[in-house]
Amino acid sequence: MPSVAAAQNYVLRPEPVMTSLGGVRQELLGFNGSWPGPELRARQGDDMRVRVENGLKDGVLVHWHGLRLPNRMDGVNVLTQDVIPPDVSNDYRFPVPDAGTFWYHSHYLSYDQVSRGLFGPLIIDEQQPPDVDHDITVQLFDMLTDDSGVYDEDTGAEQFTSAGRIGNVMTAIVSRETVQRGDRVRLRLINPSIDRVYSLRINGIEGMIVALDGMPLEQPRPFEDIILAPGQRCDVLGDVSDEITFADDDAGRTLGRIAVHRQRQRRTTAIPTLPPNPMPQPKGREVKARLVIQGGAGGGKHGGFGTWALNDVSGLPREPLLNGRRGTTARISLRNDTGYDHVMHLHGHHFWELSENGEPGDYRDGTLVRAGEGRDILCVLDNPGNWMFHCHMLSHQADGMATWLRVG
Ligand SMILES: [Cu+2]
Repeated sequence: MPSVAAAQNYVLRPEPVMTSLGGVRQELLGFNGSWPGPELRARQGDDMRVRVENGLKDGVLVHWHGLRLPNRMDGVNVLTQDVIPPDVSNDYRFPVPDAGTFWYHSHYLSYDQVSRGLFGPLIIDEQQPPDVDHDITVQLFDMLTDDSGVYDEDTGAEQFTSAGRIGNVMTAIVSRETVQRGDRVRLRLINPSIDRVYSLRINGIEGMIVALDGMPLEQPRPFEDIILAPGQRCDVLGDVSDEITFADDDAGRTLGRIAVHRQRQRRTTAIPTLPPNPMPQPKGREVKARLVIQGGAGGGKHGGFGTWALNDVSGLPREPLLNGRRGTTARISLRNDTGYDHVMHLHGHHFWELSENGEPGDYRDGTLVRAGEGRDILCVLDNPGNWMFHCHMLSHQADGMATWLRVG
């Protein structure tokens, strides 16, 4: 029997936090004295109530990444609310319709505030979670430091106009240090890094991918490297065969590990499929839009304030990319005319990545479009409001790579 919806009450206080990163003790940003922020948890169908008390000297906003929530709770400057000034509180309240792996983060000056640590996991449990011994959160994070190993305050223009602010310190922030050989574990991988795309290699687990961006796959999928662009998530369910290590194949570095001790009898049951979340069904005539990604170093000049542009405008355009009646099925053709990769993240909705012949593929809230490539996505616009649609490489967003959709 499904449990009755309960209220989950949290207080999040963004504030400066002393922590050690890259072996150097330094002041960064966190929530409630924790770097990064604490894990928030609720059960599918619960009512989340989060009071954000701004303890920074700067403004802040908190966005609940991947959640299909009421628009006014989305935490986006200009489109949904004003910035929360220092020493002021803001109450966020929303039901959580989907079970899965989500995260929260600052959506104000986010290229700076997120890269200093204003993020944390947001985990929504299924009514009946799969049978595992440990549910482990793994956040893949990088940060740029100066010669003394502290956060590099110098943001050069070239970082905004190229692949972004790629960190020299890389780490996997893991919620559990040890497991037993033979344990069945669920790994919730999250990429809160502002600009880096990981080619993640996991050793020590025999398992399958069971969800992407919080949404269960219809069929669990085997994996080698897992590509995780900024903002994306991936759930892996598997059995521990050895010490678990997380390495980035592109950087050739090990980011973190989970030690093994003792041994237990391995389960004989197959890796289960997660129960589906409620999905909208595409219907009616498709409304089409085209989104050309332009700019960056050597990418020419376009309208608006920054280096990056979408359909010739840099920065939020006055009019939305799409103005859809509630329930409209939208097909957006993305074309990346730049020399860099981008990950387009849509607020308040998930969408299907379409194959070249138009078949629906993965159901996500962020899609990685490689340099010079394109992809169509299909989205049922079933959540009313003004929704941001932007590159989640936050240096790109800061330099103009954002648009929005209006759902009436
Ligand atoms: Cu980008």
